[in-house]
Amino acid sequence: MTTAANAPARNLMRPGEELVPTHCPFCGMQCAMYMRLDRATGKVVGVEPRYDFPVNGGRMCPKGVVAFEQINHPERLTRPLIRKNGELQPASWDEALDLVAGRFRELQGRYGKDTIGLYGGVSMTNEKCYVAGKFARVALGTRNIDYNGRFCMSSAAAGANKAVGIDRGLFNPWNDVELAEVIILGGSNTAECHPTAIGYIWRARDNGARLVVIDPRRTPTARLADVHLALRPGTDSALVNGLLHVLIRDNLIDQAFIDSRTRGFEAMKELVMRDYAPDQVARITGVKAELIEKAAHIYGEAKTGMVMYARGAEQQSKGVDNVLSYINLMLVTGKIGKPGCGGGTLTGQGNGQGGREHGQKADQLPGYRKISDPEARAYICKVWGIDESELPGAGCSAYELLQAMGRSEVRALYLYCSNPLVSAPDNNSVRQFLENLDFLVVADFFLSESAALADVVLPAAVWAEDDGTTTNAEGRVIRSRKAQEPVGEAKPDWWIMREISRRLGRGQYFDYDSPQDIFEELRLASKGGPADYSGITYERIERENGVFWPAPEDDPGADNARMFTQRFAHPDGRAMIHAVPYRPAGEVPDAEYPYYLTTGRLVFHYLSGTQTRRLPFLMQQAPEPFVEVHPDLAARLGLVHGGKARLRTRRGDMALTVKVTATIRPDTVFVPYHWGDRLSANQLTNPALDPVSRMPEFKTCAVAIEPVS
Ligand SMILES: Nc1nc2c(c(=O)[nH]1)N[C@H]1C(S)=C(S)[C@@H](COP(=O)(O)OP(=O)(O)OC[C@H]3O[C@@H](n4cnc5c(=O)[nH]c(N)nc54)[C@H](O)[C@@H]3O)O[C@H]1N2
Ligand SMILES: Nc1nc2c(c(=O)[nH]1)N[C@H]1C(S)=C(S)[C@@H](COP(=O)(O)OP(=O)(O)OC[C@H]3O[C@@H](n4cnc5c(=O)[nH]c(N)nc54)[C@H](O)[C@@H]3O)O[C@H]1N2
Ligand code: SF4
Ligand SMILES: [Mo]
Repeated sequence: MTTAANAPARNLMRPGEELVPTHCPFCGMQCAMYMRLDRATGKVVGVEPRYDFPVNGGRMCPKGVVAFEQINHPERLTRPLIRKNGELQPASWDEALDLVAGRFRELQGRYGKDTIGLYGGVSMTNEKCYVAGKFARVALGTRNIDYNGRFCMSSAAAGANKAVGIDRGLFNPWNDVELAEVIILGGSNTAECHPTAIGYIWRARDNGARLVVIDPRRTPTARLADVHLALRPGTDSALVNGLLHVLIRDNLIDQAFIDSRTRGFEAMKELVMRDYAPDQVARITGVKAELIEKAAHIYGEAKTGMVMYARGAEQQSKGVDNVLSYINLMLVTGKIGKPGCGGGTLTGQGNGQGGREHGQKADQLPGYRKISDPEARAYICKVWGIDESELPGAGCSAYELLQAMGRSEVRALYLYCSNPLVSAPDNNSVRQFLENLDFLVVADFFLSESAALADVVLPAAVWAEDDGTTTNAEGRVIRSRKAQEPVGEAKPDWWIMREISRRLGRGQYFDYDSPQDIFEELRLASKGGPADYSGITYERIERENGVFWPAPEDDPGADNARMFTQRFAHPDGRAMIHAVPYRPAGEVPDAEYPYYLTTGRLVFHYLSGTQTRRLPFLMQQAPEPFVEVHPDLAARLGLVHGGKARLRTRRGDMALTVKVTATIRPDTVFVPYHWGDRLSANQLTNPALDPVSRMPEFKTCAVAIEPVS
């Protein structure tokens, strides 16, 4: 629906077409765009910029401009598939759904309710994520549901909950970045991974801001920096302790803020003053002491500043510690809760924020409630109309769910919106876990590597074939719109879950006919929780161009775009400063595996690549993975640019094309992870988990490298 507020510039309109306002399905920027709909065929035929949405103001990145090409892609799954005689063969929805419900019921009868696992993803709308959490608990009665945000946002979430008492990715709206005199980016390749956010950083620099980037690679983002701290992978907490040491030593802290708004300063001070002087930190991190001094002074002397971090710091077996360290910087300098002051995590997936608030996580109920909290349980059971004895407790985290499949504790999996055969760490083991299942159901719109192993494949609708809301990296709840009918017999995920529930005799709890029906229930279920959406309606989103949460119904005027202006979300209103002693990564280089391996992203591909590897323009730009090697290391190992290298870790090995580049530390190599099978970087990665967030250590392990003749 086009309204006055989002009416397109007239010259975008073509005869016979309609412009449907929506948002890009990929990253957490959730850039606004129009789908061009051809009225005669009812099909999306292109994309146009939308200037009315403040976050991207018409800008899009190379993935956004071709995203529409997936919608009517020839490889879309258009019918359910059932494996017969070893082959996936077309079937009717009735046949597929009867089989799924029947097998789930049978396995639960034999092995108990928790034998069914659900493994999801947050490329889905809030409505779908909400239904998924309820589907697990109410239709299937299993505690075993978790999702790919465990690999993405879980360390940032746990860190923020501990430090500031609430987990809203960015504590500020994007435009606060332009008011900052200094920006620290820790483990974020913003230019490639949140491309339209880089405009905010450019504008801040035009206003005189200085940029500090903490990354083992001189990425396109790091090239913009005034100070680039190219640390050894896995050493963020030590580096930040060094920055804190200098800030305290040189009195660049805000003692009044520390005294009135925080707890825990003295213990942290004792630790960093004792063990983290710049020369001590230089030995751990490989970053020169002068650069640590310089970065601390740039941040400490500025009046305003933002600290933002992403997966580089978080995807570690101490990701939570790293997040606490970065938040310490904001707290000791009082640079939080004021214009141009704050920061937080850069949410990855399109709905990485909303998708982690409404019950897809193993230990969570809607509204960011804890499943172990008796009051939360009682409230949600009332909303859902079930008895509390029917509501399961907490399940296990995503990687542990996969491991439980390997031990046959989970015998059937409903996998939707994720491709763990490519994206999970140590995926040679993951293949065994998936193959050990008695029954695998996958809902996807393409036949992903994981879907190819399934017993039943269910064709899902793509984002542009359904309505719903997502919550962007800032915590702004926005609307995506249905532009065309699903291709073939594809159906939205909420429809599929509803139909399975009906066959399990639980249809009365899933009586929804539209995403808006679901949203109305989500509002009620989230009411009073930390992520309170009760004051948000589809109409209000429309009117205000998105609504920031928390948005309680009884406080409609609340402006929560910038958080913590008066108080933090802990019961006493104070933030917690943590003393974070540095611990080494799960695996560090040794004589047999002498180098650091880190993995991450390219601007042209998205996640496990099932979507972007199907789009010709993106494949032309980045047809295959490679390993980035510093010229010194290449010379030492006899590797040549364009030649092949074999990488070997304790989990697996693979051959890759060598890209010799001076933009990486000489002791570290980098591989992008967007490809499957023998091209998958996750053959190599270490599944060591953070003890709190259960986040795997994608960002560092020990690797051996040799030339392949
Ligand atoms: N083009 C593109 N954009 C995306 C995505 C995509 O797949 N492709 N995915 C989206 C999603 S889901 C996510 S989670 C985000 C991820 O966004 P980012 O976190 O920005 O992306 P990554 O490339 O995973 O990692 C960022 C940087 O961390 C660095 N790094 C490695 N080890 C360390 C370390 O020990 N410490 C520090 N400080 N840095 C380290 C890497 O060199 C890398 O440049 O991107 C989102 N946007
Ligand atoms: N080595 C290494 N591994 C990593 C990372 C890393 O940095 N390094 N990063 C991790 C991170 S941050 C993330 S987020 C994960 C992501 O990894 P995955 O969870 O595997 O994410 P996707 O590749 O997006 O997989 C989503 C699948 O669901 C489908 N899909 C998309 N939308 C929908 C929908 O609405 N409904 C349904 N049913 N299907 C849909 C897509 O076609 C695709 O096949 O990878 C993690 N793995
Ligand atoms: S920056 Fe992110 S949301 Fe925007 S167009 Fe690119 S992938 Fe899509
Ligand atoms: Mo992610």
